[in-house]
Amino acid sequence: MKLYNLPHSPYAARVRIQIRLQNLPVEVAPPPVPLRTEAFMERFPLGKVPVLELDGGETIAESWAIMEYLAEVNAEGGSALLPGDALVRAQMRMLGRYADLHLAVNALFPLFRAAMGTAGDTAGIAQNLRAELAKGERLLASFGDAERPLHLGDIALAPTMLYLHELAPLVGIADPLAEFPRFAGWWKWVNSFAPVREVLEEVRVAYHAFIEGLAAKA
Ligand SMILES: N[C@@H](CCC(=O)N[C@@H](CS)C(=O)NCC(=O)O)C(=O)O
Repeated sequence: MKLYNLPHSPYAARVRIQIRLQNLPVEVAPPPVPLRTEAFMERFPLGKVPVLELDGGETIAESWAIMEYLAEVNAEGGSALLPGDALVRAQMRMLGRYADLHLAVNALFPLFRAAMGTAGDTAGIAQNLRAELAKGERLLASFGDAERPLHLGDIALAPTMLYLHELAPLVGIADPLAEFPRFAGWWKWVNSFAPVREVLEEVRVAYHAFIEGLAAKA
């Protein structure tokens, strides 16, 4: 199997964390045809990275679909990231959807626009960021205090949180989790897993290279 990857992509990073955590037999490679071309769309209908290509040539897009697929087919290692308990599995999915439908849409994307210099209202962005993090703080509290193994929801959220740490200073927030102790505890916990920490560092370095590349072109 091959994972088509961009080094700075938070979505691809999720899958790379999973691959590394569980030593999955997946080769990580750049897209085989240029993004945003007819050829790419032809081969990968959703037009985005990451894409997992199976040995038979079938492709799976959308990071969450890829992660669930890998967890399901690698029953020995992968399934450890899919909780057996239905409630914990629902909580795992809530965390993933919180990352994509709340935190990314309402906080991260506006911060990206701020990084690109195309967002004006920094106070509004900071306010929305705090509101979205407060949601996460409450969501984590609703899961209770019992210790549990890492799952796909944590892996999905981690790269988003890395980006928030990188970008929040642009809107005057030095440490986005300073006001959210439960979230800060979760962040420390996910970073205690070496594959999570290492992939996040790779993303951080790749993001800065990407931004410097854009600045050099401008
Ligand atoms: N919902 C998708 C998002 C994927 C996505 O937005 N990928 C970006 C890279 S971070 C991409 O392919 N951008 C290229 C483009 O839009 O042309 C997922 O979870 O995989």
